[in-house]
Amino acid sequence: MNISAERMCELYGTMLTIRRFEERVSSLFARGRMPGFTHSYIGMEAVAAGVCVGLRATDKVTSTHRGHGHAVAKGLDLCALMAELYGKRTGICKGRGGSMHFADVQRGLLGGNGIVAGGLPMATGAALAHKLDGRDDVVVAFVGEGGVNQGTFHESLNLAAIWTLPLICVIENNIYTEYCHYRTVTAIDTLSDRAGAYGMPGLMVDGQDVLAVHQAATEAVERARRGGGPTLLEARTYRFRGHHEGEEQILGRNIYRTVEEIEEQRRLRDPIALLKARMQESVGDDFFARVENETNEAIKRAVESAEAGELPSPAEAGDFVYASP
Ligand SMILES: Cc1ncc(C[n+]2csc(CCOP(=O)(O)OP(=O)(O)O)c2C)c(N)n1
Repeated sequence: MNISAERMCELYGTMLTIRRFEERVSSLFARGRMPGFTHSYIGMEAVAAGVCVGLRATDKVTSTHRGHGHAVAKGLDLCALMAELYGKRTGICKGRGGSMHFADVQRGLLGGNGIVAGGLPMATGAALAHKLDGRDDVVVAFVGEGGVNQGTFHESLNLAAIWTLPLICVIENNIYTEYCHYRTVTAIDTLSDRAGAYGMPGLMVDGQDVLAVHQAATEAVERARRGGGPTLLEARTYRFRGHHEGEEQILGRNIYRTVEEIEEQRRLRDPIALLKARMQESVGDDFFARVENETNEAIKRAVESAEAGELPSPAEAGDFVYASP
């Protein structure tokens, strides 16, 4: 597959937006500006960008607890995302969801999820709906490498395979689940090998190489649109920050991975730097400077509007609640 220069610029811009968004979130969270909890996507930008850039608004995505990158890459409004993190009424879920529950059905993001692998049954149902409606829209379900050991993973992939659903399950294997290496909880190394057990194509790609991710995802999406059924895609990636923001303050450093390892990954395997190096010959420095400026401006506007937004009043606590005990 030939990836056009225009598409590479789009992938670069999307990755940079995720990176700058997450950097601001880290610093604002550390300053106590945001309630709740946040899991950073820094280091993993090539996966969300490579998979989501090129999807239609009518294609659906289900996200995870580490979902800011998916929301940005699916084209959700940055001001509304930032306001959601502040718990403001102007947030994408009116301030009710927070970091782990970004959703925008119009844009095809069915939601983040605090329940590991909780998005997969929703994605499978959405893919069944697309098929029954006779539409060629697809569904992407992101899941972490820890999520592959949940029952929902098995049930969803089995159903997707027997019903030939337009589902692409993307395992974001960032090597470490919550405070441990994934091999301490999973008996096999290559998680996409499980595809054979479900009777679907499976593929592992370098998740720091956005072009490789984009190529593999595009092929899986095209197969699903043609009625060829689901694919299991494993993207080998790495998270540059802790499992959640504030991890170091709670656990200390060098507990389940070394500081040297993280530094080496940042130095050699930064997905944004890797794409920049490949584009440098064909794209001038002014492109990178312009994207940097535009991105920083967009993030600045998002923070300013989030700060200026109102908090919901306590009297509204019961609004948008559809079930009660
Ligand atoms: C069903 C369920 N079990 C346990 C947890 C607690 N928990 C939150 S994140 C996490 C680790 C998830 O690891 P992984 O799916 O690999 O995603 P990563 O954090 O590596 O991106 C765990 C165990 C949870 N949220 N949901």
